[in-house]
Amino acid sequence: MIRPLVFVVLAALSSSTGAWAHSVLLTARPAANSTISAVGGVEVSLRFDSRVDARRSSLAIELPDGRKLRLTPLQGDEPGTVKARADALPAGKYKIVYEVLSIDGHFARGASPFTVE
Ligand SMILES: [Cu+2]
Repeated sequence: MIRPLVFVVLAALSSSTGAWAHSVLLTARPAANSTISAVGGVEVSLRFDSRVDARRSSLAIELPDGRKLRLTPLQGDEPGTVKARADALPAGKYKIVYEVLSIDGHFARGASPFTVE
């Protein structure tokens, strides 16, 4: 019970304090695997464990048919946050696809799935 928790804490510490560790996604909005209503558009926000450069990052929403809707990434209020706004989306399964530039000069890439009802 305790062992896995200790491991997770150590892993988190080593990734956030390592001088050359690139950014790791902490939380996403829409939350990963969540189901949302997107009638009035979607506010996308990604929070990483270290500073990212929004101007040299890219954000997109992968549509149910696989095409990508490019978004304009803006710096969030916190240094590790990028945000963007998308227009209303019809029901279906989507992914936030990101490629963000970390302070160590590396790009962190990934995707976070969500569903629109
Ligand atoms: Cu790195």
